[in-house]
Amino acid sequence: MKSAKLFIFLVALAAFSACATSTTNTNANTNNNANLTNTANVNTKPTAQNLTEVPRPQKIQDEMTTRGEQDNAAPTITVVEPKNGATVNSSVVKVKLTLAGDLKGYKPTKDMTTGMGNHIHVILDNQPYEAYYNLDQEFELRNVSDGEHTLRFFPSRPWHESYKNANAFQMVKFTVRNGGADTTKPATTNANQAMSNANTSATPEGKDMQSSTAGAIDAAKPLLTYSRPKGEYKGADAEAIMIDFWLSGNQPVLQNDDPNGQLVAIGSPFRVRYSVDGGEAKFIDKWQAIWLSGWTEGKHTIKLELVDKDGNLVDNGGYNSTTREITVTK
Ligand SMILES: [Cu+2]
Repeated sequence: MKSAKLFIFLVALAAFSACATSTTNTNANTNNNANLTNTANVNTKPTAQNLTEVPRPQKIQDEMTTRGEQDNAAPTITVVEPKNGATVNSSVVKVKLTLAGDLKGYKPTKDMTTGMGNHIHVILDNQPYEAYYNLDQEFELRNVSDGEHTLRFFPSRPWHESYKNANAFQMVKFTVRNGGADTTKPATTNANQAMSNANTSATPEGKDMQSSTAGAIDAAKPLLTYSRPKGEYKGADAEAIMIDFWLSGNQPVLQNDDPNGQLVAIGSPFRVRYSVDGGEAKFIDKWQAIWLSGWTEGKHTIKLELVDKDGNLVDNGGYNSTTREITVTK
């Protein structure tokens, strides 16, 4: 390794000396140097990642069996607070939800032994979601900056796969006025501390929400809500990583007529496109979670977009193209 570095240094020095007399060639030689360095580094990088779509992991299939009818439930959410269009004169925004519909035993709750359980995904603006486990306990967002915001909610399973039935998803817009938030710090939830403490390998959660505001979101327009993946994946949880999202909007093509919401074709004119680490774009043509295996250790980015039949982004306040970073630890 030492001799390799020395070699690169000498080559770089030689290249630099060679071009020192010619200013026009400086850029070209700088690039050459960069190439040499990159070539030397190839061996130290992880092997190229080759992701393949795999079936729902057996561990989850087993859990579904244990859960009985729950996965055929059609939970619906009503947002009691904040009301759509509300103005909140505080940086603390209280959230109150009620759950109804055909629940078949579905109840958000955290098992204190495993740290897992059914929960609601709560998304401020277009930040990574926060988990809301117990609807009987208060949930609040703190340090929310002045301005317009959105909150999105939908029920989720212990392994973070969302329910996709009609009215499972809700979105409200609200405005914070003179809230006095510290804009140098992210918004948090009152449950954040507890969630971080319970952040075992079995419940890969994310980090603090960043300071953010809503874009010009129109709930009636096609809207893609990024849900998973997020956070850190370790060991067995990193073997197959789930991509999951919500589709909403008034267009018939995006409506979900399947009571179980698992196998709804997205179809023309909209498609969901994803790419990992800026690589090849792939399409998800049914509205359902997919699992990908073959992840290499380290940080990865996942970009999820709603596009039209020509592959152009369908804009909706900037929410229809979301890139998240995850960390994979073997
Ligand atoms: Cu979740």
